[in-house]
Amino acid sequence: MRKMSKGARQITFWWAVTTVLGVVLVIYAHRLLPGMLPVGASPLARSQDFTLGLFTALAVPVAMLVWVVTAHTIITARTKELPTEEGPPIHGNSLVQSLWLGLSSALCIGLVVYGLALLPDVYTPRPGKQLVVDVTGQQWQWTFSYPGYGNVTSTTLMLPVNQAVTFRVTSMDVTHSFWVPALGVKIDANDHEITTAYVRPDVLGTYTVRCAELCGLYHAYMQAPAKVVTPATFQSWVHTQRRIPA
Ligand SMILES: [Cu+2]
Repeated sequence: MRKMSKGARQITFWWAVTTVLGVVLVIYAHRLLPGMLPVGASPLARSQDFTLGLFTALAVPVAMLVWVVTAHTIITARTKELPTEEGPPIHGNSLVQSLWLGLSSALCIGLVVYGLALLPDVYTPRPGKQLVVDVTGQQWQWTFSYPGYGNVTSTTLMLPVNQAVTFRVTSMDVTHSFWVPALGVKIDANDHEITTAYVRPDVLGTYTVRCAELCGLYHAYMQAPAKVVTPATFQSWVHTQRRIPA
């Protein structure tokens, strides 16, 4: 192999340094920037966070190569005056070209296959007896009703921890999108149609239901609390709600 030029050595050095720094930043982003990603309160949400981190980490070396080459060119190939003649012609480097093409194709195809393999997870019910929650979006609020409990209806999404949940989602007007970032659940809410989503929350806490489809003036305020509680708390909540006539 030919000896690397000074420029190529400098680029390789800075590429390696910035890539390591970038990957470390991706791995520790959760701790450095708390709140950047939602809490992973279900296995589904944590798997999505991992996928997001993996894709970002694998994009780092590609982005750094482009930026380091750009920066290196700007710094080293500057002239004070306007050049009076054209620079020497550039010929292709077949090693660099085949590596670039081969590695980036392998990266893209690999990630597509990985993504497709994980996709059915989103559309598959979690094992076990399902708690069905009917979710209705309307301009501009969410309502949740529980057909297994005499259609108790609430504007707070209550879920018992470690319980398999089936959401049946619909809309009374325009298209909304039922999104619970902490649970990794996001599905369109369409008029005259029922879409389904599945989750098994496994971390107690209070999270937020949002609308993820621009649906009008108060879209940004179309939020509802989502509480993951103990089964006992859920049972007593359901019984209190049943005593209140709708
Ligand atoms: Cu909406």
